[in-house]
Amino acid sequence: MRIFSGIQPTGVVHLGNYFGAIRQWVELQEGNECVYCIVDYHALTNEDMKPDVLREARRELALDLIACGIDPERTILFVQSDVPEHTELCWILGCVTSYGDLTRMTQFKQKAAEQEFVNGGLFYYPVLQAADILLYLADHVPVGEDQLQHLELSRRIARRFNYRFGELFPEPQPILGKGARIMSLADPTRKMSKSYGPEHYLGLMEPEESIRKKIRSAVTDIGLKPGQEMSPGVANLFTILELVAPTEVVEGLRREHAEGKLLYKHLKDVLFRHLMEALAPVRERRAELAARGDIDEVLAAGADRARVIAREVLGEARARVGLD
Ligand code: AQP
Repeated sequence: MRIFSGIQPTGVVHLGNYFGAIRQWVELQEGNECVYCIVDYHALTNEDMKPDVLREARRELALDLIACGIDPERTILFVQSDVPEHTELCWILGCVTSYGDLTRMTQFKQKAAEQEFVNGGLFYYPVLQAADILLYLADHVPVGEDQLQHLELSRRIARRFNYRFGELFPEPQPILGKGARIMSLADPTRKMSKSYGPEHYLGLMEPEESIRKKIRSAVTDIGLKPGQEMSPGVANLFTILELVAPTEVVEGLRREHAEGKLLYKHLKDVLFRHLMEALAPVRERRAELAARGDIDEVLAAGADRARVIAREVLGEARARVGLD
């Protein structure tokens, strides 16, 4: 399989990114051809993004990914803007994308509703995402649940292009992991996300004390809806626990919950302990990598390999639509 996925360099990798996407990225390196992209063009849609921050965030994110287990020797790891073919294909694909489909993207609607100035990039974001994936003829995309609608749009775009200009792009299928939907600890009705502020995410490299505090103050007491056995906050803590603790620990706590004996402080303490244990190797590797001085070269080599595929596919797309 050819796997493609991307992540924005916005300064923080949080548990949602890690369990929703990156852990699968690492596993999928076994036996597949993987292309992983630091999507800095996408990060420009963020109104608060400062040039210096973006420049540095790309390197930092590359080191985070390597610390998580991405192997740039085996896998193509690169920065999106080093391969400008992405933006050219984006334009071509935009011309086979339905405006109506773009207006229905819930992520755009949510973000637009929360901002005073809504830039056009935010609206066009899913077309660029389709270009990112289709440029590598990827058939599978490991993502969190929040990206399913965008991926469905990528398939529609591929279908429409193929219908008009002849079969070129595979229709990319999602790969959803167990952590596909991690919610905010401060508001478990919303996804864990950077956009809502620091209390809404747990950073992979965040100081231990800060992680402890955020878990301790995680919201657990939002009322139950009819038919719900667990409040969204407690369910979210269990979701994360399942990703880091042995089954017998999780089952034991689930039993206590069912019997009405579970103390949430205990659940939080157990979660904190297992989470820190699970993250320890990544955090240690990241600390070692901080001194690595060759990250620009590593990313440049990744871009060279990406460009070989990108040029060929873009060339074919240009020819199909009549640009060459
Ligand atoms: N809460 C989440 N649960 C599971 N998966 C998640 N992902 C993001 N949040 C969650 C997955 O992480 C990958 C990288 O996504 P991204 O670069 O788009 O990250 P993001 O969406 O920018 O993360 P934020 O914090 O939510 O950023 P904002 O607030 O800017 O939108 C994707 O596969 C995504 O599904």
